[in-house]
Amino acid sequence: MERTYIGMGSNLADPAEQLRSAVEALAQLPDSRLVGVSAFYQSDSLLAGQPRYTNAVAALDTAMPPLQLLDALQAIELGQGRERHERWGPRTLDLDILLFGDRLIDEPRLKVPHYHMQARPFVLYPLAEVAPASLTLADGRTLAQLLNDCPFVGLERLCS
Ligand code: PH2
Ligand code: MG
Ligand code: MG
Repeated sequence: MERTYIGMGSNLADPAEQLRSAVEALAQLPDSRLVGVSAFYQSDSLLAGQPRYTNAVAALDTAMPPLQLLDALQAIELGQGRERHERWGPRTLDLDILLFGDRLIDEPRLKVPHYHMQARPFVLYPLAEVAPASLTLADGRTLAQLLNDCPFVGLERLCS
């Protein structure tokens, strides 16, 4: 088993409900164990004019190889009505593999660590609820350092 962290986001069709359904689906994945789920956080979309996002991060141990996990996550996205029209369009559900053990993955379909995760408060703050502060990225920076460089701005932590 390898520890993975999955970023979850939704800004359509009752986002909190979308995330709750996604958590249930993650808990059912084969050869995997859901280890933890952060609180839900709301923030403005990085793209102006879109509805606000609700985000969370799940910790998942899995024996699936990365591309098989990606297939499984995309099947969950589709099952919850994800339609892909434009890059970064609003979505009912977005499941991103943030980290996969300490692997660096550079495949056409999958780049890990997930791009820009190092500077996004809506990724780092929920991640910090399910990962140790000593978690270290490939470039040597710890989660604690990343948080230190990423102010808690524009985030609203929802009570769950
Ligand atoms: N995801 C995007 C674009 N903008 N903004 C927030 N607040 N949260 C997201 O998850 C997000 C976004 C594309 O994946
Ligand atoms: Mg995303
Ligand atoms: Mg995505």
